[in-house]
Amino acid sequence: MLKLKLATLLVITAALAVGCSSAAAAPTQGGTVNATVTDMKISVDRTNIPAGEVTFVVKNTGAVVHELVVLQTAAAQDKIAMDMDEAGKMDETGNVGETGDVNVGESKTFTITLPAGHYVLMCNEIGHYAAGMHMTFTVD
Ligand SMILES: [Cu+2]
Repeated sequence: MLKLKLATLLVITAALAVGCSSAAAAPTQGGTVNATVTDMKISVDRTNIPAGEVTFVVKNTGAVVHELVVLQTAAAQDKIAMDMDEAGKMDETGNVGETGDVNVGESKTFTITLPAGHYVLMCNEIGHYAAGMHMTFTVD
């Protein structure tokens, strides 16, 4: 009798676990962020997004090479530390994804899974952060 009850309990537990996992697999939030990098500014069509899979579509409309770096950081967007090894660049601690170089007139896309938190978007081509290419981004 005890064994039967235990078996029943296990079945119920398994059913609950299945229920939970299917709920967790339900619509991943996230979405798409369309960004433009230009001389010397980053523009985005949204500054916050639900947690989940986020696709960044980044177009360079400027006259020089740019990039988009996503940092997960507690630091304010204008308080990112300098990279002590490379003059004119910023420390990329917390880098969770980036385009790499985007040539003039071209676009690059990348998708990353972002938990809720505070992020900074920046361009880390030499001197571009200092020139103003940084902004706050929030994942809810
Ligand atoms: Cu740039």
